[in-house]
Amino acid sequence: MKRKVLSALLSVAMVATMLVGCGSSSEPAAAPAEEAAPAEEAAPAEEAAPAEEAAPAEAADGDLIVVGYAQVGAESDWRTANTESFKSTFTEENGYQLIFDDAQQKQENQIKAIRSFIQQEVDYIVVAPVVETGWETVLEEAKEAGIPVILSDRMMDVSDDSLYTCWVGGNFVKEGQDAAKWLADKLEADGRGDEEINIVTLQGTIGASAQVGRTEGFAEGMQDNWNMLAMQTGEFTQSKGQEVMESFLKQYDDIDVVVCENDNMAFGAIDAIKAAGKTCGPEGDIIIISFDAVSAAFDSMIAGDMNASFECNPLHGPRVAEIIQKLEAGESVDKVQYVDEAYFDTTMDLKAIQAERLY
Ligand code: GZL
Repeated sequence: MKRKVLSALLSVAMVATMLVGCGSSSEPAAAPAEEAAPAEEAAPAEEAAPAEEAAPAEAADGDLIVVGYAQVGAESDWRTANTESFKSTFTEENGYQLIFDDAQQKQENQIKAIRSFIQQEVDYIVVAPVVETGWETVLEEAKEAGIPVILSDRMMDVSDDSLYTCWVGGNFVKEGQDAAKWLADKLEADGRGDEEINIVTLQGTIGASAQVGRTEGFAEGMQDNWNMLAMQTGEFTQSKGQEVMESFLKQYDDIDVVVCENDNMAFGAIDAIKAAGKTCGPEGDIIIISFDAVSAAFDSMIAGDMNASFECNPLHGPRVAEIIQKLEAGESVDKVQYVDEAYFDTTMDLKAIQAERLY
């Protein structure tokens, strides 16, 4: 699928990019930067259908940058916001044709999608890799075809990092470290700094960068008087998170803290805790720490169920568009690009913060 470069339309129509920064702040922060109001959504799943009204003249000439996007799935609120960010950025009005694929959290589906993008001779391939390993062969095929690959959200573990152009996403290890520090500070403030603290962890999809980093980062912050009773994957979904928490509650009757590696598993854990006749949140017996900080997590903290959520900004669309624009202009781009992240807890004016946030 050939196209001529349309950088003039692209630079004019480009949406504002989100807040850009290296590393993540462990200080509580305000909402992420403004992003232009999303244009109407591109068609899901297959090649983006032309807009309803007459497409801009340039589209008729095929002067659009064709982007194949291999998304993980639709497993969480975070993923939904991440997908929406891409679909509202990579529109025809902004000079793109988006070919979107939802892999339903299966690596074999993502590999199939990447091969399909190569066959369609797209201009760029963007991948949010479901797990870190098993990508060398298909990345070699993309390189062979001369198609740049941009990684968004999760990382790939490959021996030759020239196989992808760059990566943009959250600093998962730091998210985990910040969560452990938050817990240590809270327990100290509550006069429980020397108490034996029993913890269980609901992990994300095993092998996903977010799971690897958050588990590693929290482990680095473990205190001598803290006991990690158990860790098990809840696959980043609410239903699996509830199921695993139910089994933890059957095994242990003295859980003090639940670390949930995303908000949807936290929602499941909270349901399981309440069903077991126990309490959680700022006034409850069990502390709930979560990751993502989607809008529903703010609702949960405001309702008094969850204690804190560590942000992982999903608005990667404008950031990836900015990278493509630089590549189109022949500019180099940084290999690793962290998004700005913060944390939110029940000591803050959560209603005011939530009102300002985009997801
Ligand atoms: C994080 C992302 C994770 C989120 C989950 O960047 O990969 O996957 O934390 C999502 O909600 O399912």
